[in-house]
Amino acid sequence: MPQENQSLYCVACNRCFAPHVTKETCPRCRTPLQSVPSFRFMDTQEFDLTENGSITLPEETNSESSSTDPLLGSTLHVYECESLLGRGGMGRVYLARHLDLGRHCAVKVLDPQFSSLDDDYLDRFLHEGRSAAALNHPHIVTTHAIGESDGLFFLEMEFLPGGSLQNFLHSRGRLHPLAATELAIQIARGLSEAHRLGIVHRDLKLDNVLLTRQSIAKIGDFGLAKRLVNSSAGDGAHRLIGTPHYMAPELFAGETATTSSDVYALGVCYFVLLTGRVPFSGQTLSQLIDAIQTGSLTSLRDEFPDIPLEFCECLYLLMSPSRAMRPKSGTEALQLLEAILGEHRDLESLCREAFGEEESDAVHWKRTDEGLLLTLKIPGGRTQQVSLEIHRVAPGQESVKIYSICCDADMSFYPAFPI
Ligand code: 3AM
Repeated sequence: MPQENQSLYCVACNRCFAPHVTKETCPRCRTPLQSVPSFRFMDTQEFDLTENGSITLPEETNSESSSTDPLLGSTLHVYECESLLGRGGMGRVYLARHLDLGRHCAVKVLDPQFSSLDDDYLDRFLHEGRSAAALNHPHIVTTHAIGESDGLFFLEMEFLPGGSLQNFLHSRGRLHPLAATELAIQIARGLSEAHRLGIVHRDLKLDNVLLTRQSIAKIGDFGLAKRLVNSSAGDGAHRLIGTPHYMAPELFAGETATTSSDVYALGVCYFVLLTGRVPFSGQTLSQLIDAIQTGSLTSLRDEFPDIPLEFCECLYLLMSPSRAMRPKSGTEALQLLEAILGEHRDLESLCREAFGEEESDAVHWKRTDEGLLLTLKIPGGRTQQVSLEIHRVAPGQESVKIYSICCDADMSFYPAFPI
């Protein structure tokens, strides 16, 4: 049981868990947890790998308690910080209201201790702003502004109310193969755009994919991203960067991150969406690295017979241990994923195509265990609910049942037919 000012840290997920988590192993991947001072933002960072697979943590500093947050309820620059969305690798993210524009946004504030301690944090933070600002795409979180106020560096971005894809998956469990593939395609679209502009993300994972209210996926957190021209600078052979579960095998051998190591991470995202678990695990970091470097993926269809063969084959290509076998970029990965989706269409993507990507007043839909429930506004201030349910009729064959349950008839509904 950790002390009050301690958190439990999973070296493989690169993630801290609150002190009230009493488990000795990571709830996500079962790697034994380490006790670390709770103020450290351990989400994703560089770490030195020692021979026994433990990590060297940065020097300890004083810190405010996580329960007192002076920014909550107060104004920073033009942002009224309403609530804390979470803590990331470099600072806290707030749901804020832009006072001039009167709209909500998400504001990431660099922890001042990091900027004063280490220039690298400030550089990385500013770098994130610049990398993200270069990207304007429907599947990449839009960065609106970056700046400094009262000694605090901030980055304003669009607010994604659906939270992270990791949290979504955690609450729902593994997805239907079509829904998983549709999401992987959306991530690949965002990745393809970053790669087209010569940007390698280097930390693609489900925690860094955020969802709109309509569950459209957008890649965020370009804090570790690098322009390809600089990609060989400063990555020492034993200085790893990223989140081990999602890292391509060659990175553990000291190779530089490339667009194809991003593709491997996309493959891990796809694997987790399809199965609800990470592909490789280990009791220690070195066991995990060993599993990633030498292990092979077991036949997924033995465990999950509902995953079509071509989906598994695509996944194996994305996660190929050999760089040469893997799609070279997000664009190639996207083409592969789109090809395997082929004629299969996800109900939700059909709805988006029919009703538009953005939220509309006229139609809302939500997922149910069987499919989707649509709520439509119809004239006269009434609403109608339509259920779309997928039913397996035979192996490999599904049918969609569409029905609506009406309310009791009232003569006022039929003004054109007076009796
Ligand atoms: O700690 P969790 O995973 O719950 O999802 C992000 C993460 O939440 C959330 O802030 C936390 C630290 O990164 N977050 C980051 N950017 C966001 C945004 N633009 C965001 N939530 C909504 N909109």
